[in-house]
Amino acid sequence: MTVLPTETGLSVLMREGSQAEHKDAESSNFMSFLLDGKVNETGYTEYLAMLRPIYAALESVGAALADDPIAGAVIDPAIHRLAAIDQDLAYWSGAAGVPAIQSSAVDRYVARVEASAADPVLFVAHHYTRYLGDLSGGQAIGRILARTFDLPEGQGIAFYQFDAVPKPKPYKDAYRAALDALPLTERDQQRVVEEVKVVFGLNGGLFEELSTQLPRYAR
Ligand code: VER
Repeated sequence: MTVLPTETGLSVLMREGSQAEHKDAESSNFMSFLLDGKVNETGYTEYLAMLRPIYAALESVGAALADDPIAGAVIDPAIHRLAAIDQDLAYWSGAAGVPAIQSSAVDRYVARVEASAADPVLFVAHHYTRYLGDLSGGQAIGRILARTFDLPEGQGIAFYQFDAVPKPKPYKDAYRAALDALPLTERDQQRVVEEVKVVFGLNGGLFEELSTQLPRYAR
């Protein structure tokens, strides 16, 4: 099979191919309310508790695929988030303990991540959508949380703080260069872009569930 150099790099295809989905995620009720400082501690804690099994899946599949010639090009344990999520959950849930989450949106998302273990090309889409998002818009979300809840220095927002990445820009540039260097057929590139859209949809599913709880989360 010949692999032709494409006009447009995969990183650009992924970003441009998911612009509409990104807009939808950003404008979900839950996210809009969170960014406006209108979600209380319970809401943010439950959001984190939903993310936990998703990152647990991303990071266990990531460990299994670390040496895969394709997925291994983006996998980097130094940016893994599970420990940070646990640290934040301990801060936010305090004495009440981490809330038990029953969520079909989480179950669907986890199942899709786990399925990508058998198709490493698709895992690239899962990895990109969460980690590059956390290194992009996530940085602003962390600052907004710190302001909204008047958090003591550094507390509760470990999720947005990447000790191994002092400056997101060069890291993201290197990440995009790694995507662009992947030896993928055009068909596989398309499959990655399609999976990015699916992953945005799965995140949208979380926000929909969270949005139904906004009355309880009102701040
Ligand atoms: Fe986004 N994001 N985002 N984002 N994002 C940027 C890049 C980016 C932003 C802002 C920004 C999500 O939500 C938000 C994602 C993925 C995701 C900026 C750059 C805001 C303000 C919000 C929410 C309110 C969500 C939910 C996701 C996915 C789960 C990716 C993958 C990228 C990198 C794009 C690229 O290729 O450079 C300012």
